Amino acid sequence: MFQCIEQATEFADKTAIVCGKDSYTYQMLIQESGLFAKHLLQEEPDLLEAPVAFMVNPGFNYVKVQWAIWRAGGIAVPLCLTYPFPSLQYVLEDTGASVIVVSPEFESIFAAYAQERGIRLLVTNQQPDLNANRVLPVIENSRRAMILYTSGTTNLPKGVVTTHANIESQVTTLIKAWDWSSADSTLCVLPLHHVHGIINVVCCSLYAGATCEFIPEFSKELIFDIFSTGRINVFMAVPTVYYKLITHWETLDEVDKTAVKSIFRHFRLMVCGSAALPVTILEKWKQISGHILLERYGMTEIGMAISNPYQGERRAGFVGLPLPGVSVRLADENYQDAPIDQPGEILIKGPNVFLEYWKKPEATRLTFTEDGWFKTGDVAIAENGYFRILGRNSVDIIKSGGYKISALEIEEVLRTHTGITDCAVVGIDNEEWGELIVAAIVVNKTIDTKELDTWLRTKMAAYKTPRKYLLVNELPRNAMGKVVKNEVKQLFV
Ligand code: MCA
Ligand code: AMP
Repeated sequence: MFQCIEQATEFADKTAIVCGKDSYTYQMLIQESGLFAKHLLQEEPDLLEAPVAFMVNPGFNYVKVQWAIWRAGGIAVPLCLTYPFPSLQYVLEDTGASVIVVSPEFESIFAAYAQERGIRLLVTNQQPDLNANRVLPVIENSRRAMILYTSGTTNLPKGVVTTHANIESQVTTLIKAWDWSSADSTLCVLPLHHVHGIINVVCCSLYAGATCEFIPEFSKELIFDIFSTGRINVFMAVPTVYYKLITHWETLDEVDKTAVKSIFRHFRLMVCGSAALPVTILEKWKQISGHILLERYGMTEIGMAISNPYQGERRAGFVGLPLPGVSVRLADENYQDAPIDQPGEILIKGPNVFLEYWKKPEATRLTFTEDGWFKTGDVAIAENGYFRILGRNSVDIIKSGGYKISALEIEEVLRTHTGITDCAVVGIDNEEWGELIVAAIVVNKTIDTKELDTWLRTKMAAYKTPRKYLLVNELPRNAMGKVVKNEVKQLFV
């Protein structure tokens, strides 16, 4: 199994997790995750890669449940805390999870559903029902460990399966590259159903024996308050978070601005990724904090692949150099090496690369070249070894606030609305969000877009819903009748 839990014994008395006024040692994590693993197992010796879905607030219980699933031999399936029920149901049905673990406040969401289907529903604060003598199974590193849902060029998200060995490789690579140690303290402000928060922040810090602090939800004020205690020295976030912190700093008076500047001398590392970091944000953050953000490139299927160096030149506008152990190639449309100095699609190989899309062998096959390179769909160019991302080869993938969102998924749902006959969803450039989701719609009756927005939010997460709607008589199409997305974008300029 991923070594994180074995490593933890080395740091038994150290603080692993801080949430508000509460702190928890590594020993507590080992103990409580062991008990919860036995609770999950009941009379079974091993969960044998059964998917276990969990919707647990960021903090001690989240990690306890994640580790318990791994220790019991299950596959951890973290659920997004802000999904409406249909999106949760999709993940539950796609994975076939027969156990759901929840924080108490989420119990009512699943109670009837679980009962009807004979799904075991466990609540984190329940007294574990267990056989204390049960021995936990030995888990081979080649076994499946986690399924994370990612939007792609199909309308429904796909489950990305990583093994314990994949996670081990993703984590240990970053620990070395970014010099993590048990002396570090980080603050997790990112959602825990995606790689950035789960792997880069939580798993890396806990593998290194560092302290990971959590906040209940994103709040600029709270982040600055915690920074000002001087206890955090490593921070990772998406560009939108840095944008929001900058705009908050700009609202402070001159005295507070200067005071805030001084808190950043406690930091040794500030990382940015999940979406392109605009040079303007990098520059402003440097003025405020004195730190040059370390930009890196990754993906749910591969963890991190390319990074600016911890020591050495961090180049603005570039994502850096391949991480140790990760092979990177730029390829032409036939998956042959792109000519030197020419752009190409990023292809990745290495122990970090995921195993498969859950129960989608054909999609898995198509995403690899015949000789086993993972096709990222991102286009880049290399200049003196440093990679610069130029864009994606699909206009249907939108990156907003660091979330990867499929235009097709949104269109599919919009088309089920009785008043909409056709629609096209695109991402338009936006300083704060990277891209802003917008939709051109053709309607057959008068539509109140506020009501449409409320309706859509019952079907999909709020962060996936369009921020603007434009009513059009028809969508721009080419001679083949296909909607021309770049022309749709122009409608919003
Ligand atoms: C929130 N809103 C958004 C988004 N997030 N709109 C568009 N795009 C978004 N991403 C909207 C909400 O619907 C809401 O609208 C309003 O903004 C405020 O919502 P709230 O939840 O309060 O927003 P926030 O808390 O300010 O969140 C902003 C955020 C969040 C913290 C930047 O978007 C976030 O946590 N993003 C990180 C996602 C992430 O971890 N990605 C990594 C994927 P209304 O008020 O109208 O309801 S992993 C990955 O990409 C790879 C591996 C990698 O390289 O890391
Ligand atoms: P996800 O599927 O949510 O893991 O998102 C992965 C995608 O985020 C990649 O395929 C890229 O398109 C994008 N991405 C991640 N990091 C960066 C970066 N530093 N610059 C530009 N795009 C990035």
